[in-house]
Amino acid sequence: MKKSIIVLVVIFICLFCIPVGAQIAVSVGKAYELVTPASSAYPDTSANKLTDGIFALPNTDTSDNPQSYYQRPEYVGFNQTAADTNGNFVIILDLGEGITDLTGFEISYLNQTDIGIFSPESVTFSVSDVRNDGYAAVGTATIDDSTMAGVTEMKKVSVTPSGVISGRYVKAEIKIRKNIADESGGTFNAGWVFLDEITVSGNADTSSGGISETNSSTDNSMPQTGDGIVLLAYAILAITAICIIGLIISKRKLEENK
Ligand SMILES: [Ca+2]
Repeated sequence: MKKSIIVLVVIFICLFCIPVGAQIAVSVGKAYELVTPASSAYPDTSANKLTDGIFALPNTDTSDNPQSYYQRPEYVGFNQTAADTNGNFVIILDLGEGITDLTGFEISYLNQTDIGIFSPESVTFSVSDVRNDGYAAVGTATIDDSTMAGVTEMKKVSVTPSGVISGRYVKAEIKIRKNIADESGGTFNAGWVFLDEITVSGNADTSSGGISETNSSTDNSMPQTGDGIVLLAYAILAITAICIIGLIISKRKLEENK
């Protein structure tokens, strides 16, 4: 009888701790198609670099050339010659099933100007229930990172939809930067875009309002799967589980000593 009560208590606590409203990266491990191909020099070798949940980390070996970030294996490189007629690199993610409540769309990229790798000019996301048709716009994030010589930074940019977004296929159109001003007063086009992850998040909470765009430096950590409330919930769960185990052990010891 008491065991049944304990099981019920644990189930109740687990249900209580389900992170309602927490964002989950629903794109991790999902397949995608590079509609415009990656460079053979910086390839997507296992065809999963952009949804493996792994971000490039800065070089930690001080003997490494700090300019070699672009050589990190997490990156997939897209050369300007592969962009479509609109100047976009196009990638279509297949989430595997129709998912409601898609709440965030993000790319992670490298801006390493001395190598000819520049931040994209913008990224546009759209979603559909079918692979080849019916894409509905989610939003566009315009990127305004530095194009000055000597810049090396790993960044993310995201689009947050204004309401409930659902779909199975997510199209990312990443526009390569053109007409960059040079020091002599002329302009040139970016040679490359380097990406290490595309993240689509799902969430039970769709109350956010208005399309918003963020463009900020990143600590290159794993995608956020929760927040402080979620951590607190799991802490409560862990403490409660330890207490229950302790009670069971104490009970058994008492029974053994009888
Ligand atoms: Ca990755």
